[in-house]
Amino acid sequence: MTQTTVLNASAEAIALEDRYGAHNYHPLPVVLAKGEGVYLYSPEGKQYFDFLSAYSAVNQGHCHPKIIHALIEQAQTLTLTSRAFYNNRLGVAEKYITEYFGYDKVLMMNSGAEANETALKLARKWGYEKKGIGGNQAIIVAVEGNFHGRTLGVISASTDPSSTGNFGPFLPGYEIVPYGDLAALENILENPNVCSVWLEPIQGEAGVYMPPAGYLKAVEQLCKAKNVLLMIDEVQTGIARTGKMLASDHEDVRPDVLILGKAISGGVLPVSAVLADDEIMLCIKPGQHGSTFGGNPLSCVVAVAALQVVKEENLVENAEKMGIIFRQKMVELQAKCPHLITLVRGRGLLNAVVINDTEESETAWNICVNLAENGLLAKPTHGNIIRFAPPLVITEAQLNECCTIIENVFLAFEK
Ligand code: IF1
Repeated sequence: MTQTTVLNASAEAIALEDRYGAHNYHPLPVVLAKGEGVYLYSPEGKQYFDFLSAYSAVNQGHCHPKIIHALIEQAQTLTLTSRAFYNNRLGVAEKYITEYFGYDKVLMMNSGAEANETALKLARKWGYEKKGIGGNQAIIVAVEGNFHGRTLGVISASTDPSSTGNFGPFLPGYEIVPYGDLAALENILENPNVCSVWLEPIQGEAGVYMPPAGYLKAVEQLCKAKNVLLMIDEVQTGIARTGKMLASDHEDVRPDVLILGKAISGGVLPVSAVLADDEIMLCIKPGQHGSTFGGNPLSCVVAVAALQVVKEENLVENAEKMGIIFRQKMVELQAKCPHLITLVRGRGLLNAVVINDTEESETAWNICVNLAENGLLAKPTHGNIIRFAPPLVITEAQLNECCTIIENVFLAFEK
């Protein structure tokens, strides 16, 4: 490579994506070429702290040596068999994952959206075959502001126009209630055709939006009383992100159907999973659901390694501890930026700072561009909310350095 191509590597990467890729994203003008732990690097070698963690997929840090080692070894041995045959890694991973989370069975898929689709299909099947709902009558209750992925089945329950606009017609069989509203939920559960309630324990895409304390526990009790499955999407909140293994653990809630993705592979390759007990999971019989890549030996080995890292490196405890420090610093910053910051919220290392501006304003975007220039990567959501979610391996010294960067940028915008 000549000197010019090296110097222009970032500009060229942006131009290529713009010219040849679909325009389904609007990235910050930052190009990344390398990652290690909490750090990301541009092609020119600029170092950044990663405060997005690939939307919470990289909880274990970028290119974690143990996970990458498992990946390389297995990649040189066997990557894909399809599920037409058994493989010597799937059962081992299934045993590990079910014991890890405490369920009878797991069904492995690839993306988070696929895991949610799996859960939706499972809930309907259970509704007909166990609850006795009449043919094609099953109803799944979702909540306002939900985000579970981009497939048609999933967006059919979305209340966000940017997810649904001109993608209809949509799947029937959903009822939507306000998130956090128990009375509305109780009311809808009077309908005997409801097979399931489906929600995130903290709404990520909605802006790290937390339900009122006690909501999840009350939802669990309502579901039990009405013989309705509680399906919790922990794709973004799960696997130590919020300072517990699952965000549901904050209220001692055990979903009937647990949906996992993202960090189950440490961000190394797409792995997702649905967990449930036999009574539910065995409703799906051979030939009724699956995926070419779901449960492939490479994913299995990577998922086991990624989950081991979470325990070996005490990421639950670190997320809880660093989260408390981070929010404390952000609350202090809020006092110094009374015009700019309206709210700081979050759990563990899934946090958001709400900017005092409309969703259409460019303030949050400009702050993020400025943070990037100063070596920290974060992304706005809904225009005026900035999400801060570093890898869970971040140390206190690194976190303090990051808080100083954030503070300086915010103070400059406060003026
Ligand atoms: C995008 C946000 C995060 C999820 C929950 C399922 C999925 C996701 C709770 C689907 C995915 C993503 C996907 C990403 C943006 C993103 C996101 F900005 F929308 F809110 F994480 F913060 N359930 N979340 O959060 O998983 O199929 O993508 O593997 O670009 O759409 P997937």
